[in-house]
Amino acid sequence: MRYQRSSALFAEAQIYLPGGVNSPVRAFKGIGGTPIFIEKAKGAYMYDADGNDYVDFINSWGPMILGHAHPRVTQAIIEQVEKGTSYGTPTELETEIAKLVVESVPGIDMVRFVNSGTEACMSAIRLARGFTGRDKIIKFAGCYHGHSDSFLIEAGSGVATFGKPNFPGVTQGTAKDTLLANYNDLENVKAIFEQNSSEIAALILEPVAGNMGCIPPQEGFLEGLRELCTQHGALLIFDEVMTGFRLAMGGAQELFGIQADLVTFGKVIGGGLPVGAFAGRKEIMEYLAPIGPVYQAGTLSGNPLAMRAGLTTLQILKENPEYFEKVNQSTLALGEEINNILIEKGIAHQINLIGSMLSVFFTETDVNDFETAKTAHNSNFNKFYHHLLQNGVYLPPSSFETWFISTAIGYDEIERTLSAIEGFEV
Ligand code: HOZ
Repeated sequence: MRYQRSSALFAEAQIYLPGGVNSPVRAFKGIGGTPIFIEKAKGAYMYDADGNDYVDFINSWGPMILGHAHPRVTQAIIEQVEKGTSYGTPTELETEIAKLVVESVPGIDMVRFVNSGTEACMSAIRLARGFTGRDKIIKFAGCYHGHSDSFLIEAGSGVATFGKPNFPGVTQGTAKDTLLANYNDLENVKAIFEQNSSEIAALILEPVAGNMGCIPPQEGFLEGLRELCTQHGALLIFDEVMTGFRLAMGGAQELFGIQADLVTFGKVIGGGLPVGAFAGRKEIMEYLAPIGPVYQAGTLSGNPLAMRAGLTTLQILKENPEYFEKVNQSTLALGEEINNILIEKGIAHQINLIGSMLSVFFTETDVNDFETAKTAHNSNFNKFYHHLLQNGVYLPPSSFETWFISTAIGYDEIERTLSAIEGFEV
């Protein structure tokens, strides 16, 4: 049996871990079947506990833009391990990576490192509230900014996969300070600002949504949000956990030429180790303790091992700007070919892609927001998913997630993927 050992491992995991996993979407509940247990990964491939190999289009949900176990990143981690893995003191490494981030990302002067994208977004919101003296925030239906209380309202990612709009554990008090808007709908945001103008501390969004599947911003949307935030004295926060150091060295801000007030990072910035960060102009960032009144702290924040992995990854990207073009070209080729195959088969679908992010939605409708993303036929996605898995291609296990393409994916990997799709029937 192809997944015999994975099934046995999953059975045992469920005894000790709720749902057998440490992050819900990994449990395959949305798509059915048993999660695959991975033993190792190298370059474009992951290898499971049964000895099967997969072309990897999840890339750890985004971080592995250079593919798995890149030799330089691996070497940097080994060197750091030998020097100790955590000190709880300042290190030169933190300044070095902060300097590189500030040089790469438009309009930021300072960075605070944390351990995850969730922490980055949660802390950025606290900072925005402290800085503006206001309580409310605007978020978009289908956007996901991690699992902190303020954001678990109509959230994307696993929350959307399991179809739960709101969550036990989030108090009414917290929920009432989160105002919900529709992605790509500027008029809707305008109305919300007009009704709550002097109360809104910040508007947060993924400048390219990646947690309701991949949904790029429509023309004028980000510009309009920038204007509305400036007009109403609210901070614009770009959640670049997925797009940062992926769409360009300067992320979505560089790609679209829009300046946010605060930017959050995760994924690529840690090169496969747990790193998040938030960044902004000096006058905002100096509202943070120990200089300012807004408190935020962490024992493993700026952890030297994680900083080494992140710094090396960012250095490689900086030294090889053509890598962004390479992943974009692979993604475009893949998207075009998948489109051709599905058209030929007469299977209704939409392919959304930008840079090295891509999603296939099985729907007749253009997908521009959470409502249209939800029109996708899950049963078709689930069949598609399992067909590809059987044929050695690993996708994110939900149609509300984005495929991430790495520099390690080349002609052979695209060929394997396309020939698998050729054999797909609904
Ligand atoms: N919510 C994450 C992706 N958008 C899931 C991460 C994981 O399960 O590893």
